[in-house]
Amino acid sequence: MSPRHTSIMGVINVTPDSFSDGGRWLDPDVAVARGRELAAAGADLIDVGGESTRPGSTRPPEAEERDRVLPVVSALAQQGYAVSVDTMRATVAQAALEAGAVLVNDVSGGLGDPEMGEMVAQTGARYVVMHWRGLLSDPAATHHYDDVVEDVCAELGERVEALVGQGVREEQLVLDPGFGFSKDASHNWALLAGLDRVVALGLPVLVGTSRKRFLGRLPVRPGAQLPDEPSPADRRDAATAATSLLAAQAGAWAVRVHEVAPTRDALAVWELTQGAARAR
Ligand code: PMM
Repeated sequence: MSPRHTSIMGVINVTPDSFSDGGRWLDPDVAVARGRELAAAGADLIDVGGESTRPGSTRPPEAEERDRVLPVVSALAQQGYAVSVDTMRATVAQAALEAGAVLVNDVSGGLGDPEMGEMVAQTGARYVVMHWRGLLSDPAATHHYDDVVEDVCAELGERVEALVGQGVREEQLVLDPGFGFSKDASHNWALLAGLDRVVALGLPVLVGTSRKRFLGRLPVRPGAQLPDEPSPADRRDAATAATSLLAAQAGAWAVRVHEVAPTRDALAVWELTQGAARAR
């Protein structure tokens, strides 16, 4: 891990249908090369996923998910990279841990598979608990929050309690407020503004805003109307770097991004400025 306070997690979706990079890394050799590229650009951790959570996507059978992620996880781990596996299935997570992954990233926070908590407890693996109401409800449902930051904190707290009840140690856990998952743009902006309250829960916090839809609709000048059409996903990396910097300033443990360089540079600018401020 780098001495920087906030780590960078680089994303590889080994899927045909992820919203931002679907289909690009389906070939394991291409995916492994991409992992090396992300690490060379400054990623501390490479997150390998085999299932898209894009609304309307159908879940791959378990065997297919394994076949997508395991060769990539195992090759990158053997080459000495720190790898996480993005999965909601305990069996896939366990196989990835056996293949050398160091962290399980579960967007369902353990709700997607009743076996997950016990597996995490038994293996002692690091485990990302993400907030998402959608998996068990209608994916098109609009979600109501009285106060999105407070509600997300409370619901994450309930997940932590349930996992600890299954034998998981708190030191294993990382929290993620789940940007874009059961949340619209206004919820996402409010969460970004209130990230310090998620950090105040006392566990490490992972923030994944990368290329998400709310970053595709930004005003061209202050106060201007938001464009009707969102920009393409691969034009959202500057906004991703900005949100990642805000996340780092709020005390995030790590940020999850598709393109490492812009975020790395944004964090470096902050770090060097802080260094200069200390030296004054
Ligand atoms: N977002 C996506 C997938 N996995 N994992 C965590 N922990 N946090 C996120 O915000 C998150 C995630 C969706 O984006 P992608 O399909 O482009 O990876």
